[in-house]
Amino acid sequence: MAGSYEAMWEKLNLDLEAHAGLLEVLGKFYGDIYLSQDKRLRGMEYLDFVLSEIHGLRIKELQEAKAQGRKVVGTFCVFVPEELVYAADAIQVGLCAGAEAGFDKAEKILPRNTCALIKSFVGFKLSRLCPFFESCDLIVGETTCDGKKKAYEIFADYAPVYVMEIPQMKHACDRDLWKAEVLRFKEAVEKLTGRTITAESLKKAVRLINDRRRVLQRLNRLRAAEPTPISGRDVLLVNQVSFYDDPARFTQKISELCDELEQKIARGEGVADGAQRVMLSGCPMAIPNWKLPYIIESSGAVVVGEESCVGTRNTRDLVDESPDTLDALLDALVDRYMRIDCACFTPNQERLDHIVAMARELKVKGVIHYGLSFCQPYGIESFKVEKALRQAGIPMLTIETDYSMEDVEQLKTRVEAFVEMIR
Ligand code: BJ8
Repeated sequence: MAGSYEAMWEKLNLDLEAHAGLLEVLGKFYGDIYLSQDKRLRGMEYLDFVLSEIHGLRIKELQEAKAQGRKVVGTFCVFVPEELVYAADAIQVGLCAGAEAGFDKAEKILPRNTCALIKSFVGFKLSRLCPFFESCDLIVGETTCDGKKKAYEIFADYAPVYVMEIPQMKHACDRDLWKAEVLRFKEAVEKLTGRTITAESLKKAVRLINDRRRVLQRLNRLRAAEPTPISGRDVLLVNQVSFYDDPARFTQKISELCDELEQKIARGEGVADGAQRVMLSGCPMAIPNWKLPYIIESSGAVVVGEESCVGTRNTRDLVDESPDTLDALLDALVDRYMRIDCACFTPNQERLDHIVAMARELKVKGVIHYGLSFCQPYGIESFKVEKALRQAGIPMLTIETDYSMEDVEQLKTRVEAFVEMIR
């Protein structure tokens, strides 16, 4: 990939040498974790291709769109209403922050005991390693956890940042606050793009994003079959790619993957004979954060669901498409996003209920709760998750880790012991 895109990366002011090193490591990591799998679906070739072109073709597409006057908006949280961005004919990309890159630089301006996701997005920017970042006309932050909220203040010195205020409770006044924030964001997007969002453009965008959610819901329903027809790693990858691929193309490709999956299920073929069904729950896993799923799936288990923002939290709820007026569509948008059950909310009974319901529906033998080190919302909430699951008779293993590879052996030992226990 490198040769053909080097001029583009240079124009984007990337640190070419460090970037080449990053792509090499990523390629090797991907080969070990993904390409080594048996009985993969043919449709996963599209995902392999997208990944192999992660900083190439998609960036080229973004640059071409920008040359035609379209804007690119980068985000870190599923709270940012993508529909408004597409309604103004801009493009939204989820910025990944899933690798230990540029941590040395990030730690010069952030406390060391900051979660890896935050250090990663700061590190990527300071090290000039991410062409997605450098393609963004606006980066949208949010006041979810304190770490992110404060990091955006510092980050604003390095990139054009806009911050949305996210409510932390779900009373009527919190919905009012959120609605005001959605309207403020709508204005910001209109100002950025020079376009007015209309009922028609918003309705079209709602359909576009709902279609993507619908195809991911279909994938989740299909993967729940027994025997498990697709690895958890592959579904995680699909979810990760959903954040930055073109939504219409992605929906089409994943729909084809689902067709293939249906045939595989009809033939009764599985990917992991005898593996124990487990569910992941907790912090989001951004590309290339594949460490824990890989460990789990190399330890006699298979992941059949992710209760996470890179998983069902992002796809479970649709926006009501029926309204025809702009006001009513905006209300539908507000209501859909208010249903997100991030650990930043208090109390957060909805999430506990969802986890238990999902674990039962998927017939899992156990849940592995994943928290990034220093993440207080998910770390603290894991105690309530464990209690709710215990009451439902479902065992849970709590894993706290970061992006480094130092603890792989230790994690493997713990996961293997858990899998033995639930067997
Ligand atoms: S809606 S989960 S994407 S905030 S891991 S940075 S919480 S200290 S990511 Fe998230 Fe939106 Fe919530 Fe989803 Fe902070 Fe925790 Fe780090 Fe986190």
